[in-house]
Amino acid sequence: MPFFFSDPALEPIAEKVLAGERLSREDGLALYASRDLLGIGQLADTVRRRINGDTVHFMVNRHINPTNICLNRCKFCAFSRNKDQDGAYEMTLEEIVRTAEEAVPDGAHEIHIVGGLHPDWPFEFYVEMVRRLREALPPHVIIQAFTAVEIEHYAKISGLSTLEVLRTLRDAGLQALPGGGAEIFSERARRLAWDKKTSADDWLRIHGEAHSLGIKTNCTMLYGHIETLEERVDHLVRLREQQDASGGFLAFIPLAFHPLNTELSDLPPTTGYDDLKTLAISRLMLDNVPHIKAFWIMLGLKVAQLSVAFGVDDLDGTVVQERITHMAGAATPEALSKDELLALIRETGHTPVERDTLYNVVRVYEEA
Ligand code: V47
Ligand code: SF4
Repeated sequence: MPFFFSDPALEPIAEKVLAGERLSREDGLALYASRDLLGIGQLADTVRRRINGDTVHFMVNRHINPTNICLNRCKFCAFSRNKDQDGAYEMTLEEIVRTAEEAVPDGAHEIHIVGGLHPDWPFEFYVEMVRRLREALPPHVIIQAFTAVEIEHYAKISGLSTLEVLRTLRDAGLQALPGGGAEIFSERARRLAWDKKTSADDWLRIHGEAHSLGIKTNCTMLYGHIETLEERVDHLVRLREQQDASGGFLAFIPLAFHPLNTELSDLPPTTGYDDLKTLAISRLMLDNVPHIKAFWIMLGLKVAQLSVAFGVDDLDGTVVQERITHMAGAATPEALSKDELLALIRETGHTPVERDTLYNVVRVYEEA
């Protein structure tokens, strides 16, 4: 066997990995039970090389969070506010479009929009947002906007079905959905910490509907809070089943919980060990999702850089102005330049590939 393991429990899993066989829920649990991080990393790297070679993707993008006013008030969220609370903000359509336009000279290929569930904004506001952005931006800049949670909210306020909401937004220019709002697919955890939010069944159904309309999406898992390891593995298995059924997930992004300023602030932050292990296990379990993304904003630059040896093939992008994690205590910068991202990737010996949201290649960066 071409691996060095300190934990023999990894050997039967390695046989499956080498044979290209799907790992079971029990394999996922065995991986979490193992302390052989380097062994798990070797396995994840094998799968990652099979799917993505030595490429590490990144992009030039801009995040915009139009409002932090939100009806849901999830306990893990430091970003949201009630309408009249200090620190509540809302952007006008003009401000949103201007912010997106400012990203074009920087070479952006994606505008990523996620926000709170505003109690007064009608569905037409969001349709108009997408329409005006599409008019203002060059065609190579892709609009990736609104989590399944926001799509469900628009269905409630418009009286349309989620499928009709998605179709209307797609016709206005929406090209992809981000992967947020999935949290952990556990009713137990949902009832305790995000009881108003989209259930697992609805989150998965909405992504399936998006895929049926040709809208590609990402998927996420918020980990390191009140969930169990079994619930993490079950979450991965459910995403894998959905991908088998509808096939439109491009990337999986494990999101490391940041406790500061949240109602769960007594919990410790995640460790680098858990972050790398979770990324590697995600690569191994999600054999049908092409890309595993390390969101450096949440992981920190050092863990994100190491993660490319643990199954990760994507470091997201320049981001610019991230608010959700920074309100919860992230110590990372709010933006990285393209040169900084390139240097991080090159140091690891991988080939940096600039991409757009849909993983169309913008440029391959051969040796400097
Ligand atoms: O849905 C909220 C999470 C998500 C906290 O699709 C928190 O490419 C950590 O989904 N600590 C929004 N996480 C961000 C998101 C995302 C990010 C980057 C790329 C993509 C993509 C999607 O952030 C929320 C929630 O799961 N979140 N609060 C917190 N305190
Ligand atoms: Fe609202 Fe999203 Fe924060 Fe939950 S995580 S309170 S839905 S902004």
